[in-house]
Amino acid sequence: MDIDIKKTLLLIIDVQNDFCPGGALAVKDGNCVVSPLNALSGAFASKGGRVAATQDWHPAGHVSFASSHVNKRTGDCVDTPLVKDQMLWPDHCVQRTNGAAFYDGLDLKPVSLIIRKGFREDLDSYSAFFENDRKTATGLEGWIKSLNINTVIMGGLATDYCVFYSAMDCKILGMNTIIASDAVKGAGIPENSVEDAVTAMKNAGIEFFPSNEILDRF
Ligand code: VGL
Ligand code: ZN
Repeated sequence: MDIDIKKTLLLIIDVQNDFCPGGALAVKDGNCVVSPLNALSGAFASKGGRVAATQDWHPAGHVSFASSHVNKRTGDCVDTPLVKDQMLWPDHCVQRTNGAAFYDGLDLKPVSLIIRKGFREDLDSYSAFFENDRKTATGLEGWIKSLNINTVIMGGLATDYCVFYSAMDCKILGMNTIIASDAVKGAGIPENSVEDAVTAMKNAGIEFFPSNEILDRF
């Protein structure tokens, strides 16, 4: 793995308060991704690489909130007009709340693009590329391709949801896709979802390297 920094994007997925300890949809040790991501993004930007971040950004009453449905709990699934089998969550990452803000320690100086996703009341989005109807594009693919980027290194939250869908789409769109293995943490809902997601990503040809090994390559 040799990295041509000019053709590589570092993509930081959903490092927001609600996904960190104490947040509404806390991922165990979610805040531990911050230090490897800061090391990567600082090194990246100083060498002319691009860094983008995603932000889960839901209106109150969002279709992915269990509280928006009658008699539903976190982990239940519903069919909505736009999405079959939409998983339900606690209210989280409500637009302009502290829970939706990036985690305090995350260094945003190197970040030149922020993609907000899940901002339509009736449509959720896990992936940084396509919303959960699997058709509505976020525009990230066009941004990446217009910059001649062919490799995406990813980290953030959560391994089994937004990182998983982003990485799978990225690979399908033809990019070399690398996960910074110490810079992701999973939700684990349902049980085994992290292991299943990692297996599926590896089977799809997505590579996993620890951030110190990635840093050694550029
Ligand atoms: C996420 C569940 C709901 C994530 C976002 O960032 O992985 N998971 N919304
Ligand atoms: Zn969400």
